[in-house]
Amino acid sequence: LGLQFDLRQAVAGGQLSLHYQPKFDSRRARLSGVEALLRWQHPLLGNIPPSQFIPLAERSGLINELGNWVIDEACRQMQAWQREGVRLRVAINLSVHQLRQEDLVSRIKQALQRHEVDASMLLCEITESAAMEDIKTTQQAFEGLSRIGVFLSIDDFGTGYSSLSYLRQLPARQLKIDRSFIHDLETSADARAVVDAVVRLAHALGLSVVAEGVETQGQCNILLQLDCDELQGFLFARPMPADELFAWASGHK
Ligand code: G
Ligand code: G
Ligand code: NA
Ligand code: MN
Repeated sequence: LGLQFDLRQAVAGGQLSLHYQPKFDSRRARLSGVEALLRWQHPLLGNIPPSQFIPLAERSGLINELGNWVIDEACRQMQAWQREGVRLRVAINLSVHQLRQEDLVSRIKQALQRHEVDASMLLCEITESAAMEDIKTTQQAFEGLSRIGVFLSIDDFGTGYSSLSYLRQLPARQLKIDRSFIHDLETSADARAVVDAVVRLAHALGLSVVAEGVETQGQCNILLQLDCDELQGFLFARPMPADELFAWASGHK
């Protein structure tokens, strides 16, 4: 309960920040965008991982407040980068609770406008299991977001239970293959078969494919062979603060 109280303070008190992890276009071997990942620096406990405080925020109803902060901060950062001449697509993670938020689409639209960012520069990631938890809500939110020009991505794909016919109806642009399959790529023929199948499925549906959690050159080579569109993982870069990213990117043009 104490931590829940602290989290309420954190939103207001400047203890939250976003770190950004680069994603690479496999074919052109260049930066294709970044994923924004929330960080909480607790004044006494130090860094608290999102795996701990996101579920807490979801249980306590703080997730929308937290999510709204992320939306605004990501747009503010895109505007700052634009002013330095860098156009970088930013992906944010949305919780299923946010999809139920009635004013989610208008909030995102307003944040984009306020920071003079084009909607196509923002990508929203929703995990497959969250997306399938409440299909009607997902469909409505995806259509609303897609209508204003925001791109949508299905995260952690392969761990939930998607109906393929349903997947076909969602206006998503991208599938992110779950880390667990990437982890086993070099040692498991099954994992390789799954990744191969997901890439083909996605391409047949007109979606691009991202592999997350790429840690080794061997995994990278297999993913290139399997025609995966984008790669993300510690092999290339860890999530980092915006100012570090800027310095890092100038060395990776
Ligand atoms: O950054 P890290 O690997 O610790 O993230 C752990 C989990 O927290 C991931 O599943 C990630 O999607 C989730 N996460 C990170 N930032 C956000 C956020 O801003 N909103 C939501 N809903 N989840 C996030
Ligand atoms: O899909 P999700 O939003 O949960 O993924 C984001 C999380 O994955 C972040 O917490 C990030 O730190 C973590 N992550 C990013 N790259 C790698 C990687 O190469 N290996 C592992 N194990 N985790 C990674
Ligand atoms: Na994600
Ligand atoms: Mn993921």
